[in-house]
Amino acid sequence: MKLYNLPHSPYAARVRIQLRLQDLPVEILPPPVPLRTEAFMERFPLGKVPVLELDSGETVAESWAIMEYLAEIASGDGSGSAAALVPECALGRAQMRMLGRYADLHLAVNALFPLFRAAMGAAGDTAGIAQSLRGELAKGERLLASFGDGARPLHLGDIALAPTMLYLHELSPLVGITDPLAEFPRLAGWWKWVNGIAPVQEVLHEVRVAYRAFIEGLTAKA
Ligand SMILES: N[C@@H](CCC(=O)N[C@@H](CS)C(=O)NCC(=O)O)C(=O)O
Repeated sequence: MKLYNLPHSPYAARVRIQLRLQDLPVEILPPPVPLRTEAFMERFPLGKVPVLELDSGETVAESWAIMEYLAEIASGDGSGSAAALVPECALGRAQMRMLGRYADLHLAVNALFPLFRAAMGAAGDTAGIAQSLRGELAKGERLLASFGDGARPLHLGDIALAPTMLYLHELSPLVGITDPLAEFPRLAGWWKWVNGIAPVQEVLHEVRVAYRAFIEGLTAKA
């Protein structure tokens, strides 16, 4: 199998974290045809990275769909390591999916994307973005509280959230927030926990380096 990847993509990073945790035999490659071209859209209908290409030639897009597919393969055919990233009980799986959807449908849409647009130079309401960021983090704090205080194994929801959280740390100084989790102890504890897991920490470091290089490239062109 092949994973078409962009080094700074938070969505591709999720899959790369999982590949390391589950020790899955997947080759990581740049997109085989240029993004945003007819050729890319024809080969990859949703037009985005990451894409997983199976040995049969079929493709799976959308990071969450890829992660669930890989988790099923890892548990089903013995090709990966035993690290189970999907809880066994239905409630645990629902919580995993809530965390993933929180990352994509709340934190990314309402906080990360406005911050990213600001980083790209778009004029924006700085105070409004900061307020929205705090509001979305408050949701995450309440969500973690609703899961209870017991220790639990890492799951796909954590892996989905981690790269988004990295980007918030990179970008929130743009709206005057240097430590976005300062007011949110549960999220701060979660962030410390995931960063203590070596494959998560390694991939997040790669993304940070790639993002900073990407921004420097943009600045150099301007
Ligand atoms: N919902 C998608 C989002 C993927 C996405 O937005 N990928 C970006 C890179 S971070 C991309 O392919 N951008 C290229 C483009 O839009 O042309 C997922 O979870 O995989």
